[in-house]
Amino acid sequence: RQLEEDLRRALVEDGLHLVYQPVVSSKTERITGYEALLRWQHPVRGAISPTQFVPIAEDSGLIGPIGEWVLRTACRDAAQWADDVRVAINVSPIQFANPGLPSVVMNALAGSGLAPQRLELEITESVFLTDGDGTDSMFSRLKGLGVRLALDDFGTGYSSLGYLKKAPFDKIKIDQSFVRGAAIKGSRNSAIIKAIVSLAEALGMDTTAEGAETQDELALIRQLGCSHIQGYVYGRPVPAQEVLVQQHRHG
Ligand code: G
Ligand code: G
Ligand code: MN
Ligand code: NA
Repeated sequence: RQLEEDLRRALVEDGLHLVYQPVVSSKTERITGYEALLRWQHPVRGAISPTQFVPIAEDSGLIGPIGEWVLRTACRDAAQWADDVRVAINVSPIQFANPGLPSVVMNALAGSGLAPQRLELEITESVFLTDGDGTDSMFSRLKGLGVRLALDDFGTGYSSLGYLKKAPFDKIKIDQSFVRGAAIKGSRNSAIIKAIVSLAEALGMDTTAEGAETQDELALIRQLGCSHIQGYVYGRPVPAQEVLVQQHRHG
């Protein structure tokens, strides 16, 4: 209750900010985009994790305005990067169930001037647990705007292959739990990653391996054919100003 009040205040008083983690091409090792990750610096309690406050936002209805702020801020930041660099944002299933989402996305694109194909929306498979019709039409409305869609945390939830048949994803993000330790001998993870990659390739989808921390994991993931890599081995999430510095250095 108190935390919900504090969160409401953080939204209007600049208490929220975004950090950006690089996503790197496996082939070229160049940065192809950044994932926007929400942070809350609480005036008394310090940093609070999104795993703690996003559920509060979802239960209180605050996820609507917070999600809108994330979209606007991320599009505005990304509009200053090289024009082949994308931004990915996480969309809560609650936002996804709101028929107003496409117009929020459209306004964020229009307000920032960001090209739609530079915005990637990350969706988890829990969106499929609610009614089918609304979900199908939301996917086609979002695709109709020209944005990219990514299936986040793949392999952790229900992972029904029917979702891949039904929904127009451009990318599958392989969950960190498969990537971490994949390089350890005897691990089953590399077989699973390999299977996901071949499935994605057959469907014309990219793959991002998430959470690679070591050089061994990196080498294995590249060998298994993931098209993209995101993990501490390439970079931790950094503030928008730091992204601008990176963009000037490499751009
Ligand atoms: O960045 P970190 O690993 O702390 O993120 C923890 C969780 O919070 C991840 O599952 C991530 O998807 C989620 N998360 C981070 N930023 C956002 C956001 O802007 N919106 C939503 N809905 N979830 C987010
Ligand atoms: O659920 P989602 O994939 O959106 O969550 C992304 C989260 O994973 C981010 O909060 C980010 O901080 C975290 N993350 C990204 N790369 C790594 C990594 O290499 N190691 C660890 N431990 N966490 C990571
Ligand atoms: Mn994500
Ligand atoms: Na993920």
